[in-house]
Amino acid sequence: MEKFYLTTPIYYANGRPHIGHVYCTFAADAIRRFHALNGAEARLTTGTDEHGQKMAETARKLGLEPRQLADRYSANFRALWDELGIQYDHFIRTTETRHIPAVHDMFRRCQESGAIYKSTYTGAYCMYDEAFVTEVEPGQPCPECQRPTEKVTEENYFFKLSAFADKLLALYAENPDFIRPEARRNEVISFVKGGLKDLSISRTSITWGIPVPDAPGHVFYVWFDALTSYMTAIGYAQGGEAEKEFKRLWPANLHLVGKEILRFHAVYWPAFLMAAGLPLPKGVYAHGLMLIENDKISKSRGNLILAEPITRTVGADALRYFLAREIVFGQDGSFSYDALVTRFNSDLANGLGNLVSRTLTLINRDFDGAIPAPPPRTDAEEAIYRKAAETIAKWREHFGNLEFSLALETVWSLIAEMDRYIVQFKPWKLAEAGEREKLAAVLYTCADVVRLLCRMIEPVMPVSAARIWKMLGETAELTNGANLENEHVAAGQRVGKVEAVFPRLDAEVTIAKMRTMEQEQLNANKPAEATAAPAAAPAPAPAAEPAAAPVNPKIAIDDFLKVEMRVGTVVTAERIPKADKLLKLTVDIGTEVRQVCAGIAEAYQPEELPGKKVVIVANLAPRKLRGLESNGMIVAAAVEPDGKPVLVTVPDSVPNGARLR
Ligand code: ME8
Repeated sequence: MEKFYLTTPIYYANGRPHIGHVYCTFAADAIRRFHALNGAEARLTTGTDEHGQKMAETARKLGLEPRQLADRYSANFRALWDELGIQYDHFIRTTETRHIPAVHDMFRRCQESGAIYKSTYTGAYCMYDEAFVTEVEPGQPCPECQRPTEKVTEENYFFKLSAFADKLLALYAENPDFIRPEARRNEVISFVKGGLKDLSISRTSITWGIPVPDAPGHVFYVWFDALTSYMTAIGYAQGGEAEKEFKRLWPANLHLVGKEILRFHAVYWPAFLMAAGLPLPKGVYAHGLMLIENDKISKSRGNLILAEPITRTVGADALRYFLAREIVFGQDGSFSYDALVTRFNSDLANGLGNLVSRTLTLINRDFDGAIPAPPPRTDAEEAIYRKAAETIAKWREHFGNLEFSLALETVWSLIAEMDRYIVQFKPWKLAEAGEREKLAAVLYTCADVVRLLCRMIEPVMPVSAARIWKMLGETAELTNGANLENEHVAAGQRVGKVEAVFPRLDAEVTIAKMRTMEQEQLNANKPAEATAAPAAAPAPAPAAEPAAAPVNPKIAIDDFLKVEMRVGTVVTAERIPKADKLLKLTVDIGTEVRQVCAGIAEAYQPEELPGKKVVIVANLAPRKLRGLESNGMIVAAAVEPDGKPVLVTVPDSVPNGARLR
């Protein structure tokens, strides 16, 4: 049996997963399912990246130990993968003890081949990317993420990356598929041709990491640790049976990553493996990034979409279908609730759902629930079977190339063909007209195609595929589709009760429900430091990460003084269409009039607000709520039991702009 081992990135466990993490993990799951369906032994590793300065820093801000932070968010990721139907075989956490011998073994192998030396680094460091930045001076913005760098001087172990440039270029030349898509491959080649600098792989400035053997004070650079986890997960350096499994599954067939971390996977990682004398992965695929209504996902600006409100409102499959169909894999793509619901209604409710329910309802009505035996095919049926064979071939090709949207487009063109066929023969009229033979031909053909569709949509929509499969009365294993070109539905098979698999959605109601749930989730997870203005509910947790349980660390006066609260007077207030909780306000804060969206609509009428003195957090980064810029946050008390907002106010004698301290 052919094996196919693939991985997702292991995600930083310093915040809850958002739609971007879902995107990559879902894609990996679909690939795994596709290979399994085609008869391969497919194995998927995912996990969480739990060491490094970023983890330590977030934990410190929340008053937690890094391990507590990691436990909390790693569990969040795992729970979400279960909810989304992700069939992962291995979940690796880099803080597991089994990971230590793996990282040590990698290091020793690199050391033995002469690829490691000790030296001092002085220069810029980007805490966000956990990387030394040699291109800029300390303090200047990091070229990757534009955040300010810091100055560091450290004695480190270095990896002789510079010695691997030619070998890497030869690797890319000999294996054109090593880096995909092609545009990204060209970028990596230019980067390597531009010259590689040696890479520091240990840190003495932090302690939250795996200790370097025989080097007190040194811990491994988080990327050396993280990349190795792809091997740890399947048994590397574990000895015994685990090690045998590693030898069987390694090298990985595919590392699926977002484009922003391609360099780590396509340059550093193969170089580490070359130095260690271990087999190289067969390929790395860099997918594009998800935007939200064309804006970057940003936890700190509160511009993020959580998956749970979507899966709990429209189902995980609907989200999975949308991600695969709407976004061209490899390119950036945009998420919006509107587009999600539109796709659902047109492709799932009207398209696939309609075909399934028409077919099965008529088999129930006209053949007493048993799939009729097919009479000899006429030209019309021959045309359908030709189209089906073409669809299978294209689906295989596109899916194999990770062109999910094209694969689904092909499948849906078969559904459209079935609609035309049904409209042509109008099976609902054939029974009355006594044309039993044509009726049997049409319904058998429809049932046969529905069966085929179940197999082809399973990698993307496993739950719906299984439901339709069952309704069709199939008992065989759905995921065993290696021979789908030659299979047919069995005449006489009894179909089950017909249920709507994709009931049509009311766009307004569905979107409002998802937005409300999302807001509730974000609010419920706000850490203590974000409670300044619970009334401004639509504002997701600001700078700090949302935490699963409230924590209440003491803060220094300096921390408090960072928050600039000022007195203002409401100038105008109005409702925002389709937003039950939000009001759009303009507030005079002495030096300017600000537009602020506040989550107080359930407690205040717009008419009662103009002229009221309020308190506003004036130095909060602006963000968009319902497409409107909100520049600041109105301070309110959340009055229990239902958290109803009550505006904090000050006497009229206090001038606008006065600062609260
Ligand atoms: O980089 N759109 O972890 P991470 C699409 N720990 N995908 C996105 C996305 C977006 N807006 N945001 C995140 C790390 N992702 C390291 C990886 S691997 C040895 C170590 C997805 O939590 C995308 O796949 O920042 C991206 O590469 C990954 O999450 C980064 O997750």
